[in-house]
Amino acid sequence: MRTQIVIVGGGPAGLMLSHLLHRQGVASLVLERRSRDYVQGRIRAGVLEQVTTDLLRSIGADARMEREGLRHAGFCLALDDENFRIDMHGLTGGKQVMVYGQTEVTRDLIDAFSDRPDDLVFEAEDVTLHGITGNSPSVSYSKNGVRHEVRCDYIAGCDGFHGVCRSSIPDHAGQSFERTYPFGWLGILADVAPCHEELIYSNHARGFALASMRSPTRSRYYVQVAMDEKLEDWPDARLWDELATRLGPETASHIVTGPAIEKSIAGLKSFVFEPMRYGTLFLAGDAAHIVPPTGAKGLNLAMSDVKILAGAIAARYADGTERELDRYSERALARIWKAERFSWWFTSLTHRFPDMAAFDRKMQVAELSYLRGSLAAQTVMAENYVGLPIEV
Ligand code: RFL
Ligand code: PHB
Repeated sequence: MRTQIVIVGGGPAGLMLSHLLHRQGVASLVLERRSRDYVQGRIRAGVLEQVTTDLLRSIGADARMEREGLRHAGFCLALDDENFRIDMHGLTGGKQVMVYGQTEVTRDLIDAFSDRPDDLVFEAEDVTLHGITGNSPSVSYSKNGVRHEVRCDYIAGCDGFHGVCRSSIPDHAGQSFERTYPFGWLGILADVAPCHEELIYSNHARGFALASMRSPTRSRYYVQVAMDEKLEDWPDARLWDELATRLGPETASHIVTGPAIEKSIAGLKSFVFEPMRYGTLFLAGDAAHIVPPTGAKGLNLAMSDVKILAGAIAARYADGTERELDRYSERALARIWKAERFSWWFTSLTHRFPDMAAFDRKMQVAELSYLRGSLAAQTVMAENYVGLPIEV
């Protein structure tokens, strides 16, 4: 079999890339290791920047998001027991974010394959890349015990942090930059009304907490936990109590508790692999970079990567040159590093670090108090939160 682009990974990056290419007349095949139910069931990000909502609109997969998504014009920061608001809309000349779960985005992107179902293969096992640096790359995989080989012009590595694509690149051909944070986020999803109409990021002496949501009847909360903590240590009642403490008494008075539909602990990491190209292989999304979730940049970066990549691939077929493909890594990385900086800064500002001295805590308090009083500082924060433009 032959196609123009083989896309490894059917997460948001791979699915969106296939749709963008299809719109520009470029054929692709998406190979996803997991089942459709598994991919649609994963609970992850919740906040969409305009780059992401615009892409969903451009491929016509926006109907449910427009109907069910929650438009947020601001968010709150809390220091111990006091909240203040960052007016994103007012400070950025009218920009907003959309609260709509990654689970829903993924479902909508998969549903949009209904008129070309053969372009998306679930349960593709043992995906292997061949001839990446040559003129005729190919990708092989097994499905229902049968081995297939797909020849192509280019391979898009959209297979997440633990995928096969980045590890197919020899060590000498790239460099990794990494920071692992000494804590994780314990998340809970529950069918209860949110405690506030906007998100609240709280820096509390006991550690970070976040009040988020998925809909007017579904809440998503997180607390910072040590990496050696186990889910069994956190029965629902303990988690609700801890949230009430860390979000402060005023917010706590509005928290509605209920049984967890999902509860999980995720580690926090900053990671970038560069360049994002090796021969005919192009990396996009979590396959090339990870941010800590503070600021909700992960999914949105995956989307801006594939927007740039789809344009570069389409240009290659339009004019026969690799001029745009040669610029892909540099263009994507320019935006990625700024989001890495923002996510690292926001994490550093709001979390309790195990080795933190009294001086470091004073610095956090001073910076939050500066933010509270300075429209200039709030503007910097707001323009990063709504998402920076793709520049170069
Ligand atoms: P994904 O979503 O990881 O999708 C990659 C897909 O590739 C498949 N795959 C393979 N397929 C074929 N062959 C192989 N060898 C393969 N290996 C892997 C996987 O099954 C998967 O379907 O990457 P993508 O598309 O780049 O999208 C990125 C976003 O998913 C990610 O940045 C965010 O979800 C990050 N993230 C969060 N971001 C936020 O902004 N806010 C959050 O609250 C938030 N929570 C999270 C997260 C990421 C998590 N992960 C990856 C552990 C919570 C978790 C648990
Ligand atoms: C979420 O709702 O899952 C969420 C929201 C904002 C973040 C991270 C996660 O910064």
